[in-house]
Amino acid sequence: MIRIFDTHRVRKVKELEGIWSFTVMNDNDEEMLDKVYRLPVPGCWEQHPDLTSYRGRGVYRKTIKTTVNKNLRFVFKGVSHTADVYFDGVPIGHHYNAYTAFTSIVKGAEPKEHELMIVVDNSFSEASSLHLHNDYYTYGGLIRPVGLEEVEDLFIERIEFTPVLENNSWHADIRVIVGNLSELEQEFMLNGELAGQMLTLGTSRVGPCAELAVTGRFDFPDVMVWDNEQPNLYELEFHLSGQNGLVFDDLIERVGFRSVTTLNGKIQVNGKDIVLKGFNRHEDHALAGASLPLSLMVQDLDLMADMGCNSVRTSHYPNDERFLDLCDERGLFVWEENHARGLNLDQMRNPNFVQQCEDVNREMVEQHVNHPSIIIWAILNECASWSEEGKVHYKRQLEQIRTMDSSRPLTFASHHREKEICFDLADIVSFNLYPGWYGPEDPGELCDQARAWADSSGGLGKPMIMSEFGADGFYGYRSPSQVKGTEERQAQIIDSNLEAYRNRNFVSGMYIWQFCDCRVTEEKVGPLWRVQTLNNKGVVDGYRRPKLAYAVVKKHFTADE
Ligand code: ADA
Repeated sequence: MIRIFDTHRVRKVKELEGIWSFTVMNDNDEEMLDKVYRLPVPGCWEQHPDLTSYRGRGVYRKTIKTTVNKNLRFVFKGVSHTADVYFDGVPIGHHYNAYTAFTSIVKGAEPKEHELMIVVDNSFSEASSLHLHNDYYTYGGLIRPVGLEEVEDLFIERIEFTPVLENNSWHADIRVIVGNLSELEQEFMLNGELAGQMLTLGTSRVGPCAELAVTGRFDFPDVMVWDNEQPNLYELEFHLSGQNGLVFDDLIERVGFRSVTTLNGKIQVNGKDIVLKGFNRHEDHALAGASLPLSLMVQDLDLMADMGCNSVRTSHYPNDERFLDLCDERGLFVWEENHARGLNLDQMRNPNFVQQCEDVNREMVEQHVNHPSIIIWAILNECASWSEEGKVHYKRQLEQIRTMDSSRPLTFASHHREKEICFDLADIVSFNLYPGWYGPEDPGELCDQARAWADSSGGLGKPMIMSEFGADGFYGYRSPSQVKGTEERQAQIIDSNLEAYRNRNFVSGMYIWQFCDCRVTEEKVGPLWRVQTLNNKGVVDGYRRPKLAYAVVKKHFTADE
């Protein structure tokens, strides 16, 4: 399953889920053909006992049998972390970053058996500025679903939907991007439907080998809003037809009517002040690595709902679209962020950093803009926002995202305290602080201090989120001593943090670090070196077994229900 709803009724699509052949590739581009693995896709190669810590390149292969002469469009929802795609030995695509999707197209494939081959690389080098040794793990493989579509020369690339509330009535700005694979200019008609209302975008012409965005604003006076209590969703579909009126392509999205604002130092959804209560969540599971199947995503969301969460932060990268689909359905508010964690100036000077950030920002917004659950975009978690050189990147990236989507507030999570100099660029100020764990500070006093830091450095009057706080708790380590590392101490630290933040009306959100224990890389990350090569700050462990802190979170997050 690529999405949790059907995205096409006309276009022929199928998921290439199943067992693919896999071989390891050495540094001389030689495949180790003496051992051919049979790996599940989607999946991480680390699930195989030979490959639990393999970092390098591998080759996935699958035979594709076609029966008609058609353009084939391969959709890769997540390849970790670099992909080179070949069709019958011909290169058809390259992509960097595990956490955003990409497509590769083969024009006019003959009806016969073909070989689809993907060389996947999860190694660390200067070529990779965002996937590196870190306090989370970069797995290897086709970690998210792969789809195969048959498209005509003209097809709908994507639909962008922006709800607009004006004069107390709902409208929507809609952009439909149509691609033309042929060498000829083409004419087409676009018609759509939403909430029983027909949407006409008329006739357009697109140049050879080009794409065209067709836009329109439509009024929807009678729709029901999306919010966390009533997450009303609508299917938005568009049909592509020729001059004869015959529909030959379509695309279906799922959207919601809601507005997000930041007025008077608070965050509003549909004009109503909200306080975000939730977790930072890595896409990581002891059984599945980064490749959680839908059932385990549902379990995570059920556990968060049981604890009374109304929000989740996708730390530290764009998430699997199926997870976002579930958040849309459940009315969970999402802070989604680009891919970056704790990059210092030297790492931000990597010659690939600017382009790789620009790419992941663009792909994140283009691919996820229609999810009503996403109410905040964020960038560059704990990077060098203390420095003028770092500020150039923060400014460029926030402007890039704001230009693509001005309907959502922007932020970034900072741990630089009084040294932070980028709060003037953001709509919301967010702090990663660990009172009680990394320092002896009192959570309430530190929170008040953080408000003062924000107010004196460009954050005055802006909503404030405590974006990370928590403590390590080793599952099963219990002791009346409550020494650091015990579940008791973790619960006590989280309890005191939540008590402080819930009682400050200038706090518009709190995200516990973190939902589940996650694997990290063995190498030291700054001063960090992790026992068990895990970040043990989860309120549940990697198998989702609850720690003592689970009941504490539930007490706080359900107190106001
Ligand atoms: C930082 C970082 C997290 C995690 C956390 C920790 O705030 O943003 O990814 O590393 O610290 O556990 O120390």
